[in-house]
Amino acid sequence: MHGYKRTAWLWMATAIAALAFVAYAAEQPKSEPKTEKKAEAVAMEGTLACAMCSLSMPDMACTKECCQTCTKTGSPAVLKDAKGQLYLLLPSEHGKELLTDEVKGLFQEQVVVKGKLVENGGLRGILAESITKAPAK
Ligand SMILES: [Cu+2]
Repeated sequence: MHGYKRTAWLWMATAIAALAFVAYAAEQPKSEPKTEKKAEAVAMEGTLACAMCSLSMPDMACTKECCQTCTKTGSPAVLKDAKGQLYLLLPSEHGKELLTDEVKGLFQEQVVVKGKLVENGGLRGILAESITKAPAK
């Protein structure tokens, strides 16, 4: 009887130690916490276009109507700067409409996008606070 009790006690102690270890392990961060990169405020000029044509047919001249159709059917809108760099255009806040009728009327025109530059996983975008027609030069 004495031997049985001792074994039970040992099991209990082991279980408590195991639980303590699990609790300890759970508290350790899984990986280094990501330091949130501060989004840079930008005002960028370029051509308002669609991602579909800009990526798949970069040498083809896209029209306003083409980009309107492309974005209507799911392609994101992009800003193409003077160097040909593409920036995904994103709403500046959750639930805010990016492609208003006014913005859709500016496809294939020079625009100024004001917002915050963001980047992750090889993709670069602008949280666009405003997209307006670029001043004539
Ligand atoms: Cu298009």
